[in-house]
Amino acid sequence: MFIVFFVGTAGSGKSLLTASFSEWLRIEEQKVATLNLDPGATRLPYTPDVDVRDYIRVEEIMDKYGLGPNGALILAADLIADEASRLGTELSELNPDIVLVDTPGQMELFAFRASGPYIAKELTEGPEAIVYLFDSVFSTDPLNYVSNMFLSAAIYTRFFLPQVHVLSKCDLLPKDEVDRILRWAEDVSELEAAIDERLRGTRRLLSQGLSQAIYQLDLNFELIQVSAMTNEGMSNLNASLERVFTGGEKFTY
Ligand SMILES: Nc1nc2c(ncn2[C@@H]2O[C@H](COP(=O)(O)OP(=O)(O)O)[C@@H](O)[C@H]2O)c(=O)[nH]1
Ligand SMILES: [Mg+2]
Repeated sequence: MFIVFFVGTAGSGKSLLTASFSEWLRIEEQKVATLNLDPGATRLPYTPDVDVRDYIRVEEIMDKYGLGPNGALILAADLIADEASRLGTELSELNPDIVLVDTPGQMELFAFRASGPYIAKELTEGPEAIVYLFDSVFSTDPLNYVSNMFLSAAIYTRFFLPQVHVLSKCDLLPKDEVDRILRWAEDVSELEAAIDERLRGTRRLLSQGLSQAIYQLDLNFELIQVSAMTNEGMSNLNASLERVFTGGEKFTY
């Protein structure tokens, strides 16, 4: 059982990609299960096979502890840790080849609290990977792209799991805009030039420092353009995950 966590900023497309990619995998005759880890989700574009909301309800926490919605979400994220092994058991009973995990809308609830890496560890002893979503519309600005890179780096230092980068919602951009972003992922000098142009040369050292940090830290994972609306890029995403899970990448378990 392979587990894939979809992680990204709020609205980057985690839930819809979980929906579309799971459908795509089913058509490819893979045994796939979906796990919703967002206790605050009110409406999901798929029906999760395993759902944290069966164990934790944000409204109940608000009532029980006298919390507002934000406080309740934070407490809920922590309480998920206690349910991790039960969720893991539910998943293994389904016996899927691959599990797609939709993580909480607000990324920090999963990534930057103690519970996230704990849950990842408790769910399975098998291989896991993270798909980190770059919202393509947000990423058209090279400085936004770089800040997303650093967020992804922060995720990496929290989980130490192999990571795949996805440029989500690419149907919303014209092809040349998508290609421009993909070139930044391939070629550090392209990224540096774009940042330079954006900062109009006033902060040349900053632009060099930012882009070089990404490459020196070896965080420049492959970037795959995907649309959960048109299903573009699904086979590339699948191929990339297969490479990760068959050990073709530099990561070992
Ligand atoms: N056009 C387009 N919209 C998308 C795509 N993926 C997600 N969205 C929309 O972006 C919004 C946020 O998506 P959602 O999956 O809920 O993001 P999450 O907060 O990361 O789970 C929703 O309105 C989706 O319909 C995509 O590939 N293309
Ligand atoms: Mg969501």
